[in-house]
Amino acid sequence: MVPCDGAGKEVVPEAVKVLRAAGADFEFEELDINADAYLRDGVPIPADAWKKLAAADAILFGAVGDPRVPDPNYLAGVLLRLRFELDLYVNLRPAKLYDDRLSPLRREERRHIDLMVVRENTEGAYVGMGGRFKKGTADEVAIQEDVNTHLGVMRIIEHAFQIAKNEVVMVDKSNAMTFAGGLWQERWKDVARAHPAIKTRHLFVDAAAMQLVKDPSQFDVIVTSNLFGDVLSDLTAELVGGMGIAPSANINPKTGRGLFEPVHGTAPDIAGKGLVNPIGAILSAGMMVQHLGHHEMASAIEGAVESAIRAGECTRDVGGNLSTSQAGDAVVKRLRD
Ligand code: GGG
Repeated sequence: MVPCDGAGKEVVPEAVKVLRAAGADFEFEELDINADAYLRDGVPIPADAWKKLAAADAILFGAVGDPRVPDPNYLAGVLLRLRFELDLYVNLRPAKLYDDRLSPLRREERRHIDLMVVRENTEGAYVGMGGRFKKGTADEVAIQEDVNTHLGVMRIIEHAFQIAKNEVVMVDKSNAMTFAGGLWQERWKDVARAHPAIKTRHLFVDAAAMQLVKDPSQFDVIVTSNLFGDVLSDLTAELVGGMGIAPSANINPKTGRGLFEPVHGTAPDIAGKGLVNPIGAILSAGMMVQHLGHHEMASAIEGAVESAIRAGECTRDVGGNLSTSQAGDAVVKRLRD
C-alpha cells in the first residue's frame, strides 16, 4: 500500500477496510512514500521500498502530489517511475453509471454507460523527453516529445481487443499529428484484422470527446494514447458521477504486475477533512482483486458500492452526506449482510 499524499491517505485505508470485509486474505504492507519523506530524505522512492514494490503481487496506490513540492521530479519519481519501470503499459479506466441521478445527461436513453478507456501508459507525451532552450527569455523554445513505438502501440491495441465484448474504437489525431498518427493507424489495421469478430471504429480525439457527451451509451472499449486517454477518462468519469468514484488499474498482462489507484489526485482543497470520496479507491481495490483472480470478491465489492450509491449512503460529491470513513462503512455493511 502506498497511500502517499493528501486524499490518498484517507481513501487507501477505506479500500483496505473493504477488502478485509470482502474476505481478502492478503498481507498488507504500507510503505512510507510521500511528500513528507521526500522533503526529509530527498528521494521519491527509497531503494528498499522499491525492492518491495517490485516484488509485490499488487500495489494499492492513493494519490501523489503536495503543494509544498512543486518539483516535477517528485511526481515523475513516484507514479511515472512505477508505471514505466514496472512496464505497466495498460491503464484501464472504466466508466459505469451506477445510478441515473449521477449522470449530467438529460436524455434517459443515453444514460446506459458502461465503457472502458484503455490508455497507453508507458509512452506518448509523458516520457519526459524534450527540453527548454533559452529558458526564461523571450526567445524560449520548449519541446515535449511524443514517443510512439511499434511494440507499444501494437500491444495496447491488442489488449483492447482482448477485453472488448462488442466493439473497439481507436482514438487518435492522425489528421494533424501525422507521424505518430500514421503508426497508430497502421498498427490498428494490423491488429483489427486479427480480430474479425469484434467491430471496429476510428475517431479523431475531438470527435470522440463530442460523441462521448452526445451519446456515451454507444461505446464499449476506447483505445488511445497516454495523453488522450488521460483527458478522455476525466470526461468519462464526469459522465458517471465524477472523479471521486473513478477507479483505475495500471497493469502488465504479461508479467502480471499491477498498480491500482483512484483516478483522482490528492485534492488538497478537501483532503484531511473527511470529505473525500473513497469509492474511486474502493473500486480500484475491486479491480485489483479481479486482476489477482478473485472474481467473486470483485463482483461483491462492486455490488456493495452500487447498492450504497443507490441508497445515497455516500459522500456529498455523489449526493449523500456521509464522511469518508462512513462511506467506507456503508460498503462494508453491505459486504457483511
Ligand atoms: N491517483 C492519481 C494521482 O495520484 N495522480 C497524480 C496527480 O495528479 N497528482 C497531482 C495532485 O494530485 O495534486
